[in-house]
Amino acid sequence: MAKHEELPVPIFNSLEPVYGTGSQLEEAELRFNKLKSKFVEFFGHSPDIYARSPGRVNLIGEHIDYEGYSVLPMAIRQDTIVAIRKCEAGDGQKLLKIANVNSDKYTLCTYPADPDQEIDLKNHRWGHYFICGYKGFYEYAKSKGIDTGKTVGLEVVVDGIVPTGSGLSSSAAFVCSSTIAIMAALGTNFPKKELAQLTCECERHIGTQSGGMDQAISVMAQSGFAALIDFNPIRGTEVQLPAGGTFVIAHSLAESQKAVTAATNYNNRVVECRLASILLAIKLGTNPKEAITKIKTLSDVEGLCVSFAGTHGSSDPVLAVKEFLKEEPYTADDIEKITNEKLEAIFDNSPSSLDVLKAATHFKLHQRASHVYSEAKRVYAFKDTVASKSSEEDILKKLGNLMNESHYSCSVLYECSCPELEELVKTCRNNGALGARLTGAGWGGCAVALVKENVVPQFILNLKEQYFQSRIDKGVIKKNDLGMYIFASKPSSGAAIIKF
Ligand code: NG1
Repeated sequence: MAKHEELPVPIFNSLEPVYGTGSQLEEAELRFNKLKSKFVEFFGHSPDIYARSPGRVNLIGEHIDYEGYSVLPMAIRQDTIVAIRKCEAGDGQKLLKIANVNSDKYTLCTYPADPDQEIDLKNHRWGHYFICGYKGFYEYAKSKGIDTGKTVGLEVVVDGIVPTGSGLSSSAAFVCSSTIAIMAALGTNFPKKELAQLTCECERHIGTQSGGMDQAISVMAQSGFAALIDFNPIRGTEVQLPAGGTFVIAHSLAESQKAVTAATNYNNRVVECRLASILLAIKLGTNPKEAITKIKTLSDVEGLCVSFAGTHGSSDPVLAVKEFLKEEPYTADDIEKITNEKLEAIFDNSPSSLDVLKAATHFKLHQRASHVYSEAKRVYAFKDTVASKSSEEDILKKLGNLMNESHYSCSVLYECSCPELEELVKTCRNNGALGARLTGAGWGGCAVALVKENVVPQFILNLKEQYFQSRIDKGVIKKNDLGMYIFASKPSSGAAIIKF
């Protein structure tokens, strides 16, 4: 993808280049027609333009993007479409009116057309994700010296089919499609790699300290390929998956509310990783003050850990973790004795990290750092295996093993699984999956299983019986909706602007 990420988001005047042909195109046509009529129903006229951005499934590399390590996701066909119209200067009050095709569940949200507005994080509303894109777009345009003119009102209708709270990145699909719609409505178009960075920063306005994987793949994906996403700077490299294997995605039906549980789950892990990296730096000879100001992530301290491992004839940074971070959980006091600084002072510029400190009683630094370093290695092992000359049978087997190891590490060391995900992953393996793991942030949401192409229908049937039937009987989901909760997925295309 080296050159293609330099290009702006593609603009199409038909749906085929995005949705292909066949049933996917038919479904898209229905959605766009409905979206347009809803727009007319809400606002009395048609939208100017549409933007779409897909969800993603992460194949391997969990909770390491925010530590600066490469990950390997692919875009899925489910996406969010945002229809938008720029109001004229004389259209009355300058407002952002954000409606949804599913207006029973997602009622109209109205905000002032003010790029400097604060998002009210204490009162979570679905429209906040659009405002993330709105604020982020203006901040970026300003930083590039682009004249965006006077702010105007915007009318917006959203249609999202990425299941929410599923680990398939419905939030990034929404933030990316919103940002791109705003950008297109205001007459600009940035290169995809700039957008990938900008949309990652946009989403942080919702209060999660996101790493950037979801936005990068949503913006840059190419149909038919997974991608190795590198950070600092963001870059995507196509990965051609072996033809004989299919990735099946299954929802555990436990909803993962990432924004709401950030202080104890997602952001807690980001804080633990930062503390682990500071402690490692100090133990490996860095002056505490310098470690606190300079070391932000475990990748920043990897060089020191590898040098230490070198003195023991190894290159594995986990060796330093084993030597210098105790397995028992640390209290704030334990850590402050090493840093000579209060934790509140270390994180005083990050309100969401301060929320983590208020909620935390202890910090599992050894386990979190071991997960991050070992998972980072598995991503490269996965990529190298895909590219290797071994037989397809062997390649699939190795990929499956790496996925299983990744799940174990997420579950035991990073503790981001849950009982439902454990049951689901086990059911996948019992039914012939070569490997299965939780995908995305975890604490609920989906699992992804690698299954041989020729047994996919039977595999899905077995999972329906063994995992989903009892939940249908209990009324957790409706039988007719099963297709939303378990499906095979091929790598889909990334963001696009559509103008008819
Ligand atoms: P989900 O919750 O699946 O969208 C989150 C983060 C990713 C990454 C994964 C864990 C956001 C938008 N996404 O993904 O950046 O850190 O968790 O690997 O916060």
